[in-house]
Amino acid sequence: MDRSRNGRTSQSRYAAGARPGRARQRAFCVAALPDGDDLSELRELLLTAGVATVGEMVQHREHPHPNSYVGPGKVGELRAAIAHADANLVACDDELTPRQERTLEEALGVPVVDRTAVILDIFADHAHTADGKLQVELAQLEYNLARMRGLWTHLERLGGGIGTRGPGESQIETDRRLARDRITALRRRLQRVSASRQVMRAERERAALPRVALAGYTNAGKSTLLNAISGAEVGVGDRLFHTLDPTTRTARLDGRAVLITDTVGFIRKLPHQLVDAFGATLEETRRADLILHVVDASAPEDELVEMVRAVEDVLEEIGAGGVPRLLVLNKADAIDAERRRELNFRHRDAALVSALDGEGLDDLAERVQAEFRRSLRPVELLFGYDEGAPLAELHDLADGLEREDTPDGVRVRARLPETVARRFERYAVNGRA
Ligand SMILES: Nc1nc2c(ncn2[C@@H]2O[C@H](COP(=O)(O)OP(=O)(O)OP(=O)(O)O)[C@@H](O)[C@H]2O)c(=O)[nH]1
Ligand SMILES: [Mg+2]
Repeated sequence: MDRSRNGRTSQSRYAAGARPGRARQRAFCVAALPDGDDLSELRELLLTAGVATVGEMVQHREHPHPNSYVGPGKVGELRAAIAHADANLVACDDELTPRQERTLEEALGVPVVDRTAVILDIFADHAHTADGKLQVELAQLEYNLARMRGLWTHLERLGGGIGTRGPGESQIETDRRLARDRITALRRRLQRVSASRQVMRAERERAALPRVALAGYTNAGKSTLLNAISGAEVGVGDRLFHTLDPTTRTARLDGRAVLITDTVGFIRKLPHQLVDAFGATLEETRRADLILHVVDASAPEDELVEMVRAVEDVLEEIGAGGVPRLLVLNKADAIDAERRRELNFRHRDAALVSALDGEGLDDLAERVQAEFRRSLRPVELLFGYDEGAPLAELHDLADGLEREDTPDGVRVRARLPETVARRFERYAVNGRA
């Protein structure tokens, strides 16, 4: 039943998750794709959501059909295949328009869900903190609001004729108004969350440490890497979207301190409602001095390239496209010598590591520090005798530091990475550090 071709879909998870035959929800996967027939990611998403896959069908077409997602001619075939597989749910690999969803449900006689609904469901299940829950609820409401509109036009047609009020229409209008009120309230609360995050961030910025963000496809090993680098204990799981809340830790890399943040994973066709709702969370990535883009190197090359591209797209979308980036090929322990050579050849600038057994982590630490040293510039600063804390930090961050005690305070000449230098600007002797 499980046709997955790579290690990312593990048997153990299959055993722990839904099993065809026993599962309450048995999904039939459908995709309209220009080429290829890889539904393994949708299967994996469904599995994470506790749904077994009992069959699948791919139709090759340039664009999904506007009314029925797959072509109208394919719908009958699909109906028969669903009956044959004894599926009680259809899952489509794209976000459907309300109209596509309705058309398919009417024609197929079983509930139809789309990729976005599955991902939102997983997020809802994995959200544990108050912020995370708010963010997911907002994303779900926005998604549902669009569906209610679909329902409303549907009922309107049933009611028929000018001046005839559709059955239940006023109820739906009320529901929509309630949904909109709730969305406004959630947005306001999230703004407050974002404000309090800013306070925490301001505190960290006073610490002046270079900021590194871990970004990458879901299940790439970001949390494992953070734990390996910083000795933190962030939850790790072989399931999609394990981490939803950002965690920041101080780590010493190659002898120098940095702040390192782990955050939510990305995926192809990440629902825009989530990108929107997780804005405050993703801000940590946007404001980083360096992004470590972590990718699962045990995936086949074509899949790896696609995952890298998907992450780059999201980074662009959230306004982090301009942040310097270092590609980290993780799970080196899970690949053979030949694949290793291929990776070195194809991704020359990347760091090959294993967060699990520690391979390559020292080298990665050096690379990160080298990245910051690239922008070293000389500064001249003056610290009052009561400003011992920032001075101590400076010792930890600067290259070639020389100090001199003067009647006005401690005068320091040093070289600092550009991002750090900016945070010491207020101590500059000549206006600008
Ligand atoms: N073999 C191997 N497995 C790893 C390595 N790093 C992480 N993993 C496994 O990959 C799975 C996902 O790891 P996580 O650290 O939770 O991945 P993540 O990128 O934080 O995932 P999300 O939070 O879902 O975005 C877990 O089962 C880890 O044990 C590695 O270097 N080698
Ligand atoms: Mg994680």
